[in-house]
Amino acid sequence: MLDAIVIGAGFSGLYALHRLRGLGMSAQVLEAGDGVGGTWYWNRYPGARCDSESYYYSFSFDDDLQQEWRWSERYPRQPEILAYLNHVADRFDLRRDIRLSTRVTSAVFDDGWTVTTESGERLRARFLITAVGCLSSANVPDLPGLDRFAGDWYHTGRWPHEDVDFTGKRVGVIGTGSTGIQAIPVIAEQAAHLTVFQRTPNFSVPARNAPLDEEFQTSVRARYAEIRALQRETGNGHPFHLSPHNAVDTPPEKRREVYEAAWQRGGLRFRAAFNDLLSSEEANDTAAEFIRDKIRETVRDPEVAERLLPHDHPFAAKRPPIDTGYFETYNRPHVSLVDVRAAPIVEITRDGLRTTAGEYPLDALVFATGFDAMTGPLLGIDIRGTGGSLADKWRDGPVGYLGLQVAGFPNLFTITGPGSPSVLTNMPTSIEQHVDWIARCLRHLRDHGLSRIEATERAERAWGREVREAADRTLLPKARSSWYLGANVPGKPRVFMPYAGGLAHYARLCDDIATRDYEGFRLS
Ligand code: NA7
Repeated sequence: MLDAIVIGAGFSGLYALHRLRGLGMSAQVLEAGDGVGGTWYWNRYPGARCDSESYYYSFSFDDDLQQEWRWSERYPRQPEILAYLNHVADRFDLRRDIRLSTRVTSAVFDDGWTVTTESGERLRARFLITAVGCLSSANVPDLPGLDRFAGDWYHTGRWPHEDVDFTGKRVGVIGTGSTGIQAIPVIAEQAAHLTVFQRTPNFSVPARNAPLDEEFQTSVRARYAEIRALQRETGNGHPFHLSPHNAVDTPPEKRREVYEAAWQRGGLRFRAAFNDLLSSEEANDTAAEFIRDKIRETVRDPEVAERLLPHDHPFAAKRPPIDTGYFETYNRPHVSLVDVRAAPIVEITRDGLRTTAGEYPLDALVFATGFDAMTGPLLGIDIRGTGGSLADKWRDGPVGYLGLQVAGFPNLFTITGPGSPSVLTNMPTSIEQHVDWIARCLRHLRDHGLSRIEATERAERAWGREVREAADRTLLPKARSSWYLGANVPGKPRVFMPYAGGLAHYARLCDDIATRDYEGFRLS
């Protein structure tokens, strides 16, 4: 029997394997893809790029690694991140314990975990660690007629590995989340005609991507210790704090100046312009109106601009996209915007897509329709604990303790599980925190001659309350169409899934729990 099985070889799985080896444990990583990289293995759509800045969207656990790796742009493109993760796999000699093209279908606890793969093979381990990601279960809407579409269709998160060429084609894109907003300007460069099918207009801020010059790279490498410490101190794992000032206390003219400077700086840093943007509706309205003004200024056709204006959610209450030329794309003569909230999609036809307003002829259709977030990847595996299946337990929405364990599922650790703050943060920072905590816990068990750990139901209920209360202190639950709430997947229970109390606070809670002999867990 192995000490541990890890499912997934993205950021989480690679680092988990490295730490397990450091504890002298035998571990096997099982990865569904034909390569390592997780999110960055699958998401190869045109324009795919990380919205966190490159030099901190990376591992901090090894100083030599961060000193030797060179990022080329402010925001790394998908191939660059994939190359980085492959480099990590080689540098730490991880591949010998990673099995690729191996999809796990079930995991059953019976005094240890028995994991079954798609090919029917069984493996046994004392501990099971899921590193399956939060955004890895593609959400393809169940539209009638898709099987008779004569053109090619794609989901952005399952993009083919060979080049897709849209030259001369009439392309449709459904979805204007972060992914659609990255892909639309790039697809527009190639396509003969691009039709964007928009259900909910979105806020977006210019990314202001640019190559990283030598001077910047040198200064980052010299300051890495300080940058990493800052990332761990902030609520969202990025190396910047929110402004101490409130928008509501700032006179309108000064406020506009601050927003303008933040707009020029670009990217996710725009959110940091004021302290109260996610806690006060009045404050948020000022940011929302600033962005709506920018959209009105950018998009030349006032009717198109009007259709692009987000009104249904506060700014940043859904994951805020950042873009390179997104709104500008609607000024191009071969790009059109269709409002599928006003005239819903009826079906896919042989030659295109039909809404209640008419048919749009298409040669290719791109679903930028997101993911069955956070719970989807875990429920895609038939996981059975001491009292039944995870699917039954989560019928009305996910429950768990710290997003790391679920009562009734001993020795199962869920990296970035529902109830963890990860998706509201710079992912690698949360992942390192989760994995470090799990490694500390496993060392504790070993050092105390213990073999089993399980969250109690009481601790799980208390954490559920904490997650709800943290969300309710923010405007996040007000975005009714957000994947944070499961609202993008028909029939999914509406439960706000991430912990919104901030990564630094969360990490302190996790440390305190460990120090108090793993309070809320049963150890035996
Ligand atoms: P998102 O953010 O979930 O966006 C999906 C988009 O697709 C969004 O605009 C949805 O509209 C739209 N959508 C979903 N289903 C449909 C149907 N059936 N009809 C029309 N439009 C639909 O996914 P992304 O991939 O962009 O981003 C996911 C995360 O990846 C992102 O937040 C980052 O963290 C990285 P809706 O808003 O639901 O009305």
